[in-house]
Amino acid sequence: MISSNIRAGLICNFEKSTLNRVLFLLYNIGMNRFRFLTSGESHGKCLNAIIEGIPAGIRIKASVINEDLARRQVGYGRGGRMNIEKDTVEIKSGVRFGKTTGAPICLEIKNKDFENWQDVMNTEYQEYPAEETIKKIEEKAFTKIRPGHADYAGYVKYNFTDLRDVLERSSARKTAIEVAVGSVAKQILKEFGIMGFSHVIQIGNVKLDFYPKTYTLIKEKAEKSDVRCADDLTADRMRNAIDEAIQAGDTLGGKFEVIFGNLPVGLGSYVHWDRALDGRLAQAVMSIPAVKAVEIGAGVEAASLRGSQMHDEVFVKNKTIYRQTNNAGGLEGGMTNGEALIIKGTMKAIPTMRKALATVDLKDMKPASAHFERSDTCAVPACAVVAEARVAIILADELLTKIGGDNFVEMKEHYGA
Ligand code: EPS
Repeated sequence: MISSNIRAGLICNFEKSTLNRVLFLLYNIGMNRFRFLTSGESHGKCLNAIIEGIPAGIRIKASVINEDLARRQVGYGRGGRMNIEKDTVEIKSGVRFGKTTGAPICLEIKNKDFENWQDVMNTEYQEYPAEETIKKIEEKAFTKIRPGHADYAGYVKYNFTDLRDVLERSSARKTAIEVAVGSVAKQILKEFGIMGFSHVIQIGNVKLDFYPKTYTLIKEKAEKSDVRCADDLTADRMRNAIDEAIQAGDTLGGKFEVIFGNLPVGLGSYVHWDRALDGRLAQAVMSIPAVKAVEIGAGVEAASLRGSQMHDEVFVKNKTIYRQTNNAGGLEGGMTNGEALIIKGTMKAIPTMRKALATVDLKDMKPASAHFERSDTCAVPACAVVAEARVAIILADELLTKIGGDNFVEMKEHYGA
């Protein structure tokens, strides 16, 4: 028998916790906890981001963000721009003495190359520009569409006359600030023991066939490699393929893998299509410039696997569930299942090429050779780091949505519960 006092207390507690839960759910409906916007052009003054929804009291270090920015810049086959920039972030607000305050976080990366582009990227209207300035703007203007780039559709959509206006924002340069945002997400995830890495598994026709035995080894080897490849011999062959492409004035694509471990069970949901985590992750990786395919777990191989080969059988030891395979890539029913999250991305070859492709000059609508300017021959290693950042952003958002809290202490309490 429960006394009426205790019963009243239980009902009261039940109502209180239900009310909190309902309020929390209402607050979260249709709203991402980790929200951000970026701005900036490839050769403009700077790249910026404002991140919103981060609880107070989380340790964020600019030095850690800078390490991630440096990882994005490494890569055999990158263009001259990477010799100009040494990307570093300035945290401009939302962090005090190394801890978040709960206020929006503003990040900034300066473009060193802006020094050489001040006249061309001036934000002010100039009624009577100097002869010299007009010459510079004209030199950098172009109208010969690069097949495979955003040039043509961007020109039509925004009614431009100079494709420079498309190139400047569609450039993969903006991925630098996204990596900075991803680094903030990774620092939040790390507080809960969730960590990840990325590595390259294919460049051109060269595939990684030999995988080191553990994730730790793959990560260590990939971090030391200028093609982010975990096997030295494969890395040599990848570099040779890049050298051949450079000689031919051509470019190369490839494939990368992002892996995150120690995730709680149940991030994402099966109740609505837009809450399924596989869908959210696919969108996040697919929208990186030049990515053409995303796979989760067995990915496209799943087409030829029978049910008995595909599905990861479930075992138990000391009341703990475990699997011996991970074809699901850590996701079942659009939710994390406690296994490592495994996502592969395919990047096409970069469309800015010395070996000019056939195109049309929009100035006179006559056949022409595509515009070329300094670019990368292969950016798959950088793309892997960008994908790692994008995945971290989605995971941090899901974690914050699941556990809630306005400060780190509350988050920890909720996570423990
Ligand atoms: C990039 C900066 C760009 C390119 C590249 C990525 O700098 P710039 O145009 O001055 O050489 O190197 O962008 C592209 C390949 C592209 O197609 O936009 C960077 O910082 O990653």
